[in-house]
Amino acid sequence: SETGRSNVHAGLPPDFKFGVASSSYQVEGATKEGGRGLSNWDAFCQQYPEKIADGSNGDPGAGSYWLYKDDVKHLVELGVDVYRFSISWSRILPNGRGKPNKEGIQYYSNLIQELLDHGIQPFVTLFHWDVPQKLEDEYGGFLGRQIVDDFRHFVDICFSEFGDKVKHWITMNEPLTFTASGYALGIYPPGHCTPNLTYEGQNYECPVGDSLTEPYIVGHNILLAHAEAVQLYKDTYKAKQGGKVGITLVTNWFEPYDSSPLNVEAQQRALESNLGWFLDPLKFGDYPFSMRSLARDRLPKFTAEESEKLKGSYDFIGLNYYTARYARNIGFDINYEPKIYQDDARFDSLVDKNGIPIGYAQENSWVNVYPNGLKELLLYVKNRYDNPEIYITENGVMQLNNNTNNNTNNNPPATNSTEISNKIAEAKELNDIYRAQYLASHIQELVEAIRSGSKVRGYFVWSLLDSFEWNFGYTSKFGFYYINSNKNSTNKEKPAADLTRIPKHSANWFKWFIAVANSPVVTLTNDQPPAST
Ligand code: PNW
Repeated sequence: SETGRSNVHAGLPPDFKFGVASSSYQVEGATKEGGRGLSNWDAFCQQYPEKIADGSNGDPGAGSYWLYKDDVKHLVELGVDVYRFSISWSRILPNGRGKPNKEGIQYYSNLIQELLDHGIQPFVTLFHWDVPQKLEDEYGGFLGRQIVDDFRHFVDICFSEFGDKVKHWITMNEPLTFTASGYALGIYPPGHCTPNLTYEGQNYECPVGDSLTEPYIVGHNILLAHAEAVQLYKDTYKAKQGGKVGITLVTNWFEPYDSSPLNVEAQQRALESNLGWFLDPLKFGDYPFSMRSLARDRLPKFTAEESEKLKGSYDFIGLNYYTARYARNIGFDINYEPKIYQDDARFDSLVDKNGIPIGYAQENSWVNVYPNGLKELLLYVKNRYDNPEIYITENGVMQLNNNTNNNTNNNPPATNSTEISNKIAEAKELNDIYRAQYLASHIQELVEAIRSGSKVRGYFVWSLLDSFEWNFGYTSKFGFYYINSNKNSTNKEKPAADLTRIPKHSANWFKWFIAVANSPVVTLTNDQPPAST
């Protein structure tokens, strides 16, 4: 007999949610349309094209500003329960503050309605790294404390406009990546790092910055802005809207380089300085002891009131997991001078041990496949943070494409041979067995973490579509759906045909997986007749 819809075939709880994720700047395109204001990423891509692998920018992204109905069609095709996307602050408030832009509000209302009409629940990220450039120019964006008030104003508009339909909010995406990349390495906007910085054998060029202090200031302001947003939701919206608010954090999993006590301690400092930096304040009201003692007065302090506001300021925690590293202790040296904030934690983050990588990776990829790290991370969070409700808000792997089919820069017309090699490249990208294996092995570890008591409520794959992959431009592709060329196309209401979404093998695999996981439970009993042939 049927006992209804269930995820038990995958070993998951019945109400477990499967989804995919995206972000505004990466997929929307239409950066100059619909009254949208300039963002930090628009400005950065224009000012430092050499910092983007293919010199590209968020136009056209995946054209989702125009093609959102098509996106929803593909979400339906996959059979997902939930879709995670982000709201562009610059679309809602072109100057970062003041009166909302009606067209921006309309776009997200349309998207949310389209999702609900198709039975898909929206998970909305309020900040996925795109800051209105006006606020950058005025006071340095997240370097300035004013960002807290401006962020509150922005999220207030989002809660009041969309909160009757959105029941899951994520305040911030990956403060760690935003902070380290923008203010320690300068590879994301605003492109700050200590001038002439060398780190892990690489040189970083920035006109201004201080890789030892700015990241801590920015991280601090992100936490305060998050706490303010959650407070506002609790005070003003929660009772009538009944939604939940969380934050999305990322960390690599770290294995100790070996079982020596110093390297086990290095592993703990690695996790504390990557995850604990943000999660400790949210749970305990302060930074980890290891960070306070090592960064000393470079780490800002919370007032008693701020600390209280931070404590417990989440209904769930979003975790993004991609990969793992070894953590190896850096011994004490009285003459040691840190050059970048990462040096404070006194460990080396290593891919290899005795010449063998921690997990397989494609050439030039930062994702070494280490599925067990997901389970380990979930159990670490369960134990250290009193078993919060969790969503895996991103997990996935890229396909690196150094092929010719994405060239813009006025290449000569394609000859037959480039046409053929482009066809071969396309076929390879569509046949992404590698991605399906990556996802299947990670979901298996997630199931085991749940069996061990972790309260994981859902799992989102990064990403729905091939899109603008930040400093990698369009050369690094995470999508379930292939887009022939995100470049070359113009940003018109009728987008160029090359933004057509083509399902990869992994899309079909995920669709199959969800269908099987959700198929009804059938109990066979003795008196049931044998199946007829
Ligand atoms: C995340 N790393 O970023 C972001 O949330 C997405 O916007 C992005 O597209 C996705 O992961 C894939 O990169 C990360 O180097 C960027 O460890 C870099 C790292 C981790 C996450």
